[in-house]
Amino acid sequence: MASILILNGPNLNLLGTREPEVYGHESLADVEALCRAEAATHGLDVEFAQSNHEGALIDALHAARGTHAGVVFNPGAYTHTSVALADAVSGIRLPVIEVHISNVHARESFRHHSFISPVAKSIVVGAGTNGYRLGIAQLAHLIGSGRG
Ligand code: CA2
Repeated sequence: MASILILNGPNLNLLGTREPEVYGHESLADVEALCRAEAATHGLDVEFAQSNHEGALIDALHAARGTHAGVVFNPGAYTHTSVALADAVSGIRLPVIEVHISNVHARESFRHHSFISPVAKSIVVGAGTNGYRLGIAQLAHLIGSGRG
């Protein structure tokens, strides 16, 4: 069974604890459960990870080479700051779907620019946690998984 990596950046471990008007009420554990359920419908296995550290996220992207068929990536605030993460996304040569729970374009102007978007295969923004489902479905479509 093909496997995909769902990777989450800084502060996403706080999901469901604060700012429900922006990020909803679901916890990161809830997001993991919905990702596993969605991936199963496409015949895909899931590794689910979160880190608050830029280098750890880069290491996780590198490790996905050879072990995973693609990545659904919510880089959190590093989206707007990190050339290093953009280089990692572009360097691993795997399809990467960038996901943001909130509509970053309807928020502060510093959230309007993404270093990741130019190197992502697809982008899902402002669909709430359903964005992870959409990202997985798109990844399944791109990698041609059995039931995608
Ligand atoms: O909308 C998204 O998914 C973001 O990637 C979330 C990041 C933010 O910096 C990006 O601009 C957009 C922030 C994640 C922090 O999540 C929290 C959740 C609950 C309480 C506090 C932070």
